[in-house]
Amino acid sequence: MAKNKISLIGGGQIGGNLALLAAQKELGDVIIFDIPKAEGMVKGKALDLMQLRPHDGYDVTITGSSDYKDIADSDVIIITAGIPRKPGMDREDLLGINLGIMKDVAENVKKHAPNAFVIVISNPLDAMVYAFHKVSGFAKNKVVGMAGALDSGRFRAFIAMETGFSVQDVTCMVLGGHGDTMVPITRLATVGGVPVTALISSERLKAIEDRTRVAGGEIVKLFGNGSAFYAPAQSAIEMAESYLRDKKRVIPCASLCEGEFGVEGYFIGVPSVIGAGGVEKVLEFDLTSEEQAELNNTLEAVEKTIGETGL
Ligand code: A3D
Repeated sequence: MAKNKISLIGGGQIGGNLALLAAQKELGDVIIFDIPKAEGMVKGKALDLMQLRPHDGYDVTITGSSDYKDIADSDVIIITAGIPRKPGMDREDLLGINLGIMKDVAENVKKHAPNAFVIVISNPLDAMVYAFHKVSGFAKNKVVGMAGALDSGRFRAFIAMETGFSVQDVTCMVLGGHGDTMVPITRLATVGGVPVTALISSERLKAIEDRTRVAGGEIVKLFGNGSAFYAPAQSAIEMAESYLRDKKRVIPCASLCEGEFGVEGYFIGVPSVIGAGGVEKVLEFDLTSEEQAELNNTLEAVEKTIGETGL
């Protein structure tokens, strides 16, 4: 059976970790693509990962490249091309530079890998996934943004840290845009099926929600230069794996909404079923009026950023 092919557009901090995780899970052969200036860096990373294989025993090939021809016929494309935040920057501050990069990437992915399932990670996420979709003309089920998976993972991690219980048993979702207006649905969060509201005081839960909203910024401040990369990479790999192995996992992702949750024509974080058909379905459920108001608020922020793209 032919191996799947996964191409990573952008081989920086997240790109390198995506390559490692994709290889370790034997999701398929991996191409790490970057601009010519970074060709040595991605070729070096690929070679280093090839030499890690004897210790871990995974039989896939990892190749570095700055030639778009090498991504031909990829099954999955994961895009991190662009620049990350520095302390004091909003994700929106990246728009000017990353939009130009995303347009170039979308044209090339359309040309060389027109059947791929595309996961966008570059920020500002909700605008970048919108731009990719607009420029590439890909079907809506083949384009998705990684953000809700990470934001929900952060929320889960903080609840596990607060209770001391296994992170494996914490379920919850964070919806909306990937910014400070994201919407943690705390009402539905559980630890092993027990509502978190029965385990954690409302004051502490509020503090955990607030920390989740700015969790990316907390890491940016600590690094001083660049943003989180381990958890973002793992979150995207979870999505790629669900597609390639038709797992039909339900993951909060930036999917194109056409009426779901009252959102029309925007990519926004909603519970999405990912299987062999790509984003196969958005799972709708009743929000409380307060949650809906928060979602509308996040949508306003997303609409504003997308307005600035001129697309
Ligand atoms: P970094 O380590 O700088 O890697 C980005 C890579 O993109 C670099 O190697 C660049 O050379 C490369 N690049 C630049 N222009 C192009 C181009 N035209 N074509 C191909 N490659 C190009 O950054 P990173 O890996 O830490 O972060 C990548 C992006 O992900 C940034 O925009 C971050 O803001 C974003 N990010 C998003 C999340 C989400 O949850 C959505 C989380 C963390 C980071």
